[in-house]
Amino acid sequence: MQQRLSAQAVDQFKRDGFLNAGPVLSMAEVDELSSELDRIIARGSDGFREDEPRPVSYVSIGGDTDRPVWQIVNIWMASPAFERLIHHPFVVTAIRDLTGSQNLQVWHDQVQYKPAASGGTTAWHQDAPYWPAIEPMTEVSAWIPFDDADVENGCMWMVPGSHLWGNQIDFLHRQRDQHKEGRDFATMDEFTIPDGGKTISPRPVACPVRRGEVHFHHALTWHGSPHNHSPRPRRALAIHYMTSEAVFTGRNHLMSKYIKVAVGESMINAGAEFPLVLKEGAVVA
Ligand SMILES: O=C(O)CCC(=O)C(=O)O
Repeated sequence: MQQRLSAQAVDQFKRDGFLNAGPVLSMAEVDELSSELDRIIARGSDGFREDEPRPVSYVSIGGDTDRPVWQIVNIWMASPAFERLIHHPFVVTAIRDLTGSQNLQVWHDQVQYKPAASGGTTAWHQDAPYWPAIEPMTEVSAWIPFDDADVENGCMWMVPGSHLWGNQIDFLHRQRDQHKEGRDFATMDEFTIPDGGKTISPRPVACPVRRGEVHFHHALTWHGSPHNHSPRPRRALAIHYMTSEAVFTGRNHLMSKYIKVAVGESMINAGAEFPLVLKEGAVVA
């Protein structure tokens, strides 16, 4: 397994806003996490007692019950194997190198499960506009699949360089209805780059990721993923990391009720639900 991102990989991330950094888990680790994930998926959204460790939420997004995308937030709170994963030394060190931040915390994690044959669409979006509770928009996420994710089973698509164009969530919402199938994700409406930039036809690229690899994306990178028509499931975990710049804005989010600092204060003391994974440059085990 690799120890650290190369300088070339960091440059690629800074240019594109995303990066496949290759394998970080052994097949034994992937198998352990996959069976943990299946155990928790099988419990269902109502399958946890109040007095046992449980994720923060377990819902299907998109409103199309025939085409679910199951999202489980903070599986790390319900599973020691996933708690170890959010502290993974390569992943945390890579986020340090990609953000330049010497202190990092988990904002939250999120399982993204598209069942075989029926998994639905994740519409084009940027992450940061969906996280109004924290500022500034400097988060970086690690995305780790437990099945090979490819165009057939609904891998993510991303637009290179889009993390440099600010908050464009309104433009992305206007793209929603046209994008359900894999091939539809290859094109978008024309877009004018802010601050006097030119008008372009954005060119999304498919981002296949094999099980056990890690893929990183910036919180302003445009991304989405189509239906899963394949006979294979597409299970993955996104871990969203905050940099030490993050402060609480007081605005609403699923995680806001757990935040124990006042509006305007650093998230560093926000509470146990936001674990510190890097302190003064060193990985926190
Ligand atoms: O797993 C997916 O298809 C979408 C994940 C996503 O939007 C994210 O990790 O920010």
